[in-house]
Amino acid sequence: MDFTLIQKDSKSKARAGKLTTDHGDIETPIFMPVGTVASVKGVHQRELRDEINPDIILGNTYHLYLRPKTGILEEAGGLHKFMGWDRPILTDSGGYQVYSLSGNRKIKEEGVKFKSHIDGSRHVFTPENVMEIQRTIGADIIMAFDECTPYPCDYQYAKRSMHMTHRWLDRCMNHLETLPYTYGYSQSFFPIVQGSTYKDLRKQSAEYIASVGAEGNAIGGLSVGEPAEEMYEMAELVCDILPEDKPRYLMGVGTPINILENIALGVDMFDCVMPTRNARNGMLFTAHGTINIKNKKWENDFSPIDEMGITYVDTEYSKAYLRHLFAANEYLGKQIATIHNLGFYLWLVRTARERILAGDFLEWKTKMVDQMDKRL
Ligand code: PRF
Repeated sequence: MDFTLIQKDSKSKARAGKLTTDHGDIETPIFMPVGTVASVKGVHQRELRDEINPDIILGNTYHLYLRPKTGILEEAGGLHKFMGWDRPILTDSGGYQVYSLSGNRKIKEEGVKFKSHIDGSRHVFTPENVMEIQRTIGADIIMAFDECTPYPCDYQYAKRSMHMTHRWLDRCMNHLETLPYTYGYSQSFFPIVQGSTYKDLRKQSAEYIASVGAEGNAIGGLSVGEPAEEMYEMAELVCDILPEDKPRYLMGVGTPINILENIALGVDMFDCVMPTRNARNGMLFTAHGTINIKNKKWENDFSPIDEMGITYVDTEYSKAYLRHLFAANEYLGKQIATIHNLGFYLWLVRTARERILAGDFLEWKTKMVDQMDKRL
């Protein structure tokens, strides 16, 4: 993998870059739609590729390991072939899902014992077996096994956890060295900064992560309930320490406003379930604020879903029609809303990139943040 920094914004810390992988290029800043179980919920791969057109999507080790299970992915020749997606994929390590989804988890130095959220069966994740699983899944970018601390988190716990995440990182890297690529293309490994909301811990963690010289670096443990200002403060502090010539990935973030603010602080990559999950609940993101399409006020509003027309659904269907689909609990409503939201998120990061290249990102960002902070 190769990362080229194409342009640095002069009035903010935003950057435009390009990542090269064996499955194609990724223009940054980028938003990665979440395809947890080898499916971006509600969107066909063809529609995803041709209409939403993201350079990369995300999958989850935790889910794929439990179902369809690693052996099936190996038989299929990896996740790309299994799901019919030939562009880049990133897999999260399970270092978050295991804490948020599984029951009875026990975190020890050796690893995490947990119960499947599907059938209650018992499993163990260690830094070593998570690297093996990610080799078999075969994503282009694979993540270190970490502990994402909850918020709030007391200082002593956050400190102990951060040090354990650093030791787990060493174990991940030592083990990866012994594991050749499974499918003939390369996989890049990203370590993850932790440290909760404590500046000294974040600084220490960012310095440690920077010191291992990985091809890209991630920031974890944010967007877990802390105020947005605290997230921005931590992201900025960490970005200032992480190497400039490597991509920076802020995990699980966030709202359109969060994304623009973090791009301004030097973050290059994002993922979040928000555009897809909220779409299924009838919440639409637009450049002028959010819409709850289930609201009665849209009952006889025959105007397009979104005048901007980023994706075809925006202009082919009316708000009244989409509201009706939600009222009738039709699958199609969730599908249309998902295409709209992902289309909007990808438009947002693509436009951010264009504005960085054009030199007026900060003015545009300020206007957009103000504009999007509304309920329509
Ligand atoms: N660690 C990992 N995945 C994550 C997170 C983390 O801290 C977050 C936190 N927002 C989302 N996804 N491994």
